[in-house]
Amino acid sequence: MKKILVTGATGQIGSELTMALRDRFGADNVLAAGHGRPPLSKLQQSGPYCSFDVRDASVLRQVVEDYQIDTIFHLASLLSAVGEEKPQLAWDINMNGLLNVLEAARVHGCAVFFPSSIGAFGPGTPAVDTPQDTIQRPATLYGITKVSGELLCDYYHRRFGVDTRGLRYPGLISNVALPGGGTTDYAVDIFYEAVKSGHYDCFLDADTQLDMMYMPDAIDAAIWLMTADGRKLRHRNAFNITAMSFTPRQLAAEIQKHLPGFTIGYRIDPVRQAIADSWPRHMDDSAARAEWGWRPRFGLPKMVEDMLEKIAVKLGKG
Ligand code: AKB
Repeated sequence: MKKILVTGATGQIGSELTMALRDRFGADNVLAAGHGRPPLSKLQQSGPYCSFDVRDASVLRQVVEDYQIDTIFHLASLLSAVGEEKPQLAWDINMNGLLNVLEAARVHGCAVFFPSSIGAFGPGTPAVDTPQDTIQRPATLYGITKVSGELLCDYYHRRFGVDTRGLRYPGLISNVALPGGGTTDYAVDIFYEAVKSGHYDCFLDADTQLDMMYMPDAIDAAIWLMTADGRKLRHRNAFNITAMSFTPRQLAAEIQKHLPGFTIGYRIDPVRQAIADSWPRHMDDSAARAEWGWRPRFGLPKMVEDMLEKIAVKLGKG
């Protein structure tokens, strides 16, 4: 990894991954590409930044050529809930964007990181200890693009030798950039409301259990996988990874240990509830542990402590 392009660099993962890559590989060697959402000033000022739509294949190819890119972290994508509102747009961005990235990678010899998701599973998948290799029949358009993306990445590896690697991320909890339009967003929103007003109305039911991960682990995992010895990877697209698994009720109880006055209510959104109900409760990530040594640093108590501290500072309540 000498010259890196991050698409979707202004999003929830991209804002932090870009900075971590700049720290590790040199600020000038990491080109951040956004579109739509304005970049945080730190991201824009700390290294090269450009704006383009990943659906524009010729601009993408030109950028890869001009910057002599050898690795692409392709994060630009619509999330699950917004994907149900705009299914045609989600297909267009998620699939045509990925195809353009894979084509640019094939022509210019780049490696590609692809973020898949627990959304790649569906109601027919075993929900507990979800195996690495199992039934993938998702019920959402987002999930369909994630399964298709996994298959397309594997195809480009097998057929054209492109070094494609991916992770099936669980819900991601972060304090730099907000997520936008996901089903697991409650696990971020709750912290802002806990600090701001002491109360949160959750759009998922109290006992909806889902896999989750704190952003520092998600960032480490992406870099870890992309720097792993490719000869040891039996799977490529994409590895199950998880760090914790909890319900809104359990998350609220952990927050109450720090903020005893915090209260939670439930105003269920049927669309997001149906999506969550179709996803695994807890994935088996033993393939990632065995093939490239994956292990998370943050469990629920440590994540909650760190999130509350960071959000309080961010909101001027620290
Ligand atoms: C979403 O909720 O859509 C994402 C995901 C789990 O892929 N956070």
